[in-house]
This record gives sequence, structure tokens and C-alpha cells, in this order.
Amino acid sequence: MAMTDILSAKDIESALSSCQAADSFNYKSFFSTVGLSSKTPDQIKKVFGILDQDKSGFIEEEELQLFLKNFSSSARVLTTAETKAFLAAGDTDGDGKIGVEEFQSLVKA
Ligand SMILES: [Ca+2]
Repeated sequence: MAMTDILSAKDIESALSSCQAADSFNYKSFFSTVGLSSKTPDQIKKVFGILDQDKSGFIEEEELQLFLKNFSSSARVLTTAETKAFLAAGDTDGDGKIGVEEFQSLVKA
């Protein structure tokens, strides 16, 4: 499973180019531009599976920091501030990581 099985390469390029500068990442506009917001819960779950690199069933802070790299290996890592804000937005039960249902809600938020 690759991101391009679910999302268009053109949309991925647009989304990545919109957040090239440090601290310019906004998860809402990224999810919208990359086309994820309009995908089905099952497709969003598949993207979650890619982001959960160690297959733990959760996206941990380390994985979240590498978020953009899942879309392109040449993309930057998120800054600490971006990572913490992203985690805080998604982690509704406060366990310090993002589960699949939390991710689905965050994408649709
Ligand atoms: Ca994980």
C-alpha cells in the first residue's frame, strides 16, 4: 500500500509545496489539499496504516514527526511545535498517541 494508491500524486505535490517552510504546516489544510478529507473511513484507515510505521496500532509522536515523509521521502520532518500541535489536535483521549478512530475524526474535523 502506497499513498498514491489512495491519493493523487498531483494533490500530494500541492499539499507538500504548501508547507515547505518550517512551522507552516496546518493539518486541516493539508488533509483538505491532499484529498484525504473526502475519502471514505476505510481509505483513511489505510492511510493510517502507512503512517503507523511500526504497526503498533497507534501513531506515536516519533511517527507524527515523520508525517510528511510518508508522502515524499524528500519532504521535511515536522518541527517540534508542529508535531506537538498535531498530536494535541488528534489525541482526544490524552494517551499521547493517535489511534485509528482519532485519526479518522481528525481528518474529518
Ligand atoms: Ca506506531
